Order: sequence, then structure tokens, then C-alpha cells
Amino acid sequence: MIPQPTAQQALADETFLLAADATIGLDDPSAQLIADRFAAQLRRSTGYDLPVRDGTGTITLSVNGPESLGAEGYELRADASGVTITAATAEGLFRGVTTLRQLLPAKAEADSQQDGPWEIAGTTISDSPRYEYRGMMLDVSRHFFTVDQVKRVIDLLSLYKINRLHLHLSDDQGWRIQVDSWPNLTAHGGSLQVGGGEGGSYSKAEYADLVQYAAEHYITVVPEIDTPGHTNAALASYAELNKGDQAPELYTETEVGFSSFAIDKDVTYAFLDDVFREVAEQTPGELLHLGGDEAHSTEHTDYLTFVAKATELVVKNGKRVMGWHEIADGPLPADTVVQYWGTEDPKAQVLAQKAVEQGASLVLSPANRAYLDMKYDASTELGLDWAGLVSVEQSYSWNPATLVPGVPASAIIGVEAPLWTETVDDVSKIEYLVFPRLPGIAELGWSQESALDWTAYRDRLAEQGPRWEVLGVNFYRAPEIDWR
Ligand code: TNX
Repeated sequence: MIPQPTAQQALADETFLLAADATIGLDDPSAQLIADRFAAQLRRSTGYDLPVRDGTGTITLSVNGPESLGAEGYELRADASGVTITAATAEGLFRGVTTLRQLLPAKAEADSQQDGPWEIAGTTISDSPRYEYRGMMLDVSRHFFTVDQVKRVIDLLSLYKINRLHLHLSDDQGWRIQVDSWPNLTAHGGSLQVGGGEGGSYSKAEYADLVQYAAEHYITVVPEIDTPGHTNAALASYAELNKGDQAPELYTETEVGFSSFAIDKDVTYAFLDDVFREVAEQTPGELLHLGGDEAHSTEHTDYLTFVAKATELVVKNGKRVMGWHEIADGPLPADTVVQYWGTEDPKAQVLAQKAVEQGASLVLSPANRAYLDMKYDASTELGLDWAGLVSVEQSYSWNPATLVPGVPASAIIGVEAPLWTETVDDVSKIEYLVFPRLPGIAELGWSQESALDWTAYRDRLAEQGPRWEVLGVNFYRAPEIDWR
């Protein structure tokens, strides 16, 4: 199983058999959608009726579980008489059902009827996460991905108890979210993508649909509007945002660091206030990410001025600031979340320390470990290699609590695996880079430190292969793993 639960015990001589007359019971309407979706999947693969009803069932989902395991914690018991999952919240139940899906045979994930038996070895599990933030980032700017493509990613992420989807919604190559007060951002700024092909963007209705679908999978969307660099698409859409009032051409190559907002123009901040307001209105989560990375074309003093003003505008619009670690060189609002993407670079480490000194929390995305766009090895065709080659072992074998020297474990609120998409233009390529590395980052975020062990993880990862085959996931069959 991935991520490894906090505590699991086998019940010797007990086996649960899901039979044709099984039922699914729930004791609270907040669990209805969870039960319905789970039942629908099992109906497809087993062919059984699996009615969902109030009260107890062969499989019982109860929200009257212990508060002590927190909002995402749950307990699960499978024995000859049935399966019970208890949690204090619907979210905890959802995590527990995710575990139950992994306890069932892989073919339970199929979308056509399969032969049983549908057995689970008797077990008790008590489980809750190590970190509150367990994310993946998808860059929809370099290449655009449709709502349906992102939903497919959400389906797969939720299998590993990921609870944040960071969407990189703007960059030099494309602006991907509708902003009513600045319509040319999408009309012009969203029209292309890397390589010069047709881009795209999310209307407000489409974006709301994505946010809702993620929420139904207990994943909070963290929107990113990258500033003050990585802004060519916005600069190309509105001449007044440029230092010389001259709009550049759209850009479809992959260099970084050439664009910057005009730091001393009032219109820059009026623009950002509008954008942050409209994006915040579409964001049920508390975080709004303002980028801040690689602003190589912004004077450093200007950069610091910008960060002070832009962070204030995020707060003014009711959100908590998140940004890449460069922003920590400037003054930060009290409860900022700083995303560390450094490798072993002392400059990045100092910025992480500066963030913590200012009271910020850290999400860790070390590029030489957690970047899903790095090549696995020298023969990988997709991806980049500026942070090194990132094998499955390399991406799994690190400890978030001790990664950054001089940063106390208490400052770390989680981990995130970013997928930049300069070389990625369809879902099968997403899947190839994400699997099998993402489950390892998910485990670093969820499982207790004592559970982390490469040799044991390798075997558990191998067991996921048949699941991905059933789900049609184009995963990389890394030679490090003895795939089943
Ligand atoms: C650096 S890491 C970037 C992105 C690129 C990525 C490619 C960071 C915050 N910025 O603009 O897409 O490298 O790996």
C-alpha cells in the first residue's frame, strides 16, 4: 500500500469476501458522494448491485470516528463479517476509502466486469498524515491542458492521498484563466503555447468545475499567478503593463527570466488587485500563489518593492500568500507559505531560513528530488535535466524534516511535486513523468518518518504496477523496480 499507514495489523485467519449481495452503509449525508462514487466503481468491475443505504452495510462508512486522528485520519477494519471505516469527517472517510481501494484486487479499478473473488486479507488500520500539505503542481501555461485532462490527473492524484493541486496558471507562454476585467489576457495571452501550437484557457465556469471536481476528491486547488517575471503573456496582452508602453510578441519558446512587470507603474498594482480579486473569488482554499521565481529581468531593489506590494494585495483580497522561495528576501506577511525549490544551493537555503525567521511555513519541492519534469536517467526522452537526473530512488530517499540546514522541522508543513510542462503536451506524457515518482512524494508527505525505507517501498511500489495497467496509466517501468 502507498502511502504506508501509520499502524496496520493483520487479523490472522480472517478474510473479507465481497459477495454479490453486499451493501454499502453510511451514517451521515456528508458521506453520500464518497459512497456513491465508490459503489459506482465497484459495480462496474464486480457487476454486483451494491446498494448504498443509511445505517450499516457490508461495508460501513461512519463519520462518528475518533477526533484524535484529525480531519484526515481514519480507522479501518476488514474481517470475515465486513469492512468498517470510521473517521471524524467526510475527508477522513475519503482517505479511508482510498486505502480500501488499494486493499482490494487491482482489477476492482477496471471499468468492465471482471471475475472475482473479491477478497481482502483481514486487517486493522489506524492512519493519519504526517504533513497537512501534500501537493502536486501542474504547469498549464507552457502547455495547456483541458478540464477533462486535469480531471484525469485529479483522479490519479487522489489515489495517493494528495490533497493540494497547485495550478501554474500564467507564465511567459500563456495566460490560462479568464479575468473579466482584463479580457485580453486569455483572448490574446492564452492563444498559444510552447512550440507555437494553439493554447487555451479556462472560462470561469470551466475553472469552477475543476475546483469543484478537485474538492469532491478532497483536493484543494492552489492557483498561481506568476509575478513579476514569467509574465510575457500578460505583457503581450496589455501594452500599459510594460515599462516602455510597448507590448512584446507572444512567446512560444522555453527560455526563462526575460520578462518583468513595470515595478514603478500604478497600473501594475491596479492590474494585480483585479486579477487577485477575481482569482480569489474562485478559490475556496486559503492560499493564493504569486510566483516570484526567477525574476532575472527585475532589478533586485525593484523586486523587493514589488514583493512587498504584491503580497499585500493578496492579503487585501482575503487570501494567504504562497510564493517560491525567492520572495523570502523581502518582508512577508505573517502566515506566508514559502515553496522551496532549491537543490543543495546555499543561497536557496539562506532564503528558506529567512522565510522561517519571518514566521513563514515551508512547502518543500527540492528540484533534484521532487521535480517531476526531470529526466529519470540519461536515456529518458521527455523532460529536462538542469537539476540532475531524478531516479525513483532519488525522488523518494530524503527526509523533509532535515532537508534544509538551519530550518527547524516544525516549520515544514508539507511537500509538493511540480510538473513543469515545457516538454509535456498530452496526458500520456504527464503520466509517464508522474508515475512512478509521485507516489513516493505522496508517501513522504503522508507516512511517518519511521515508515520510510527504500527497500520496503520498492516492493510496495511494484504492487502498484498492475493497478496502473488496469487504469490505463502510461507509467515508466523504471528498471530499479521489480514490476509484477
Ligand atoms: C524553473 S523552479 C522554473 C520554471 C521552469 C522549471 C523547469 C521554478 C520556480 N521555475 O520556470 O519551468 O525550472 O524545470
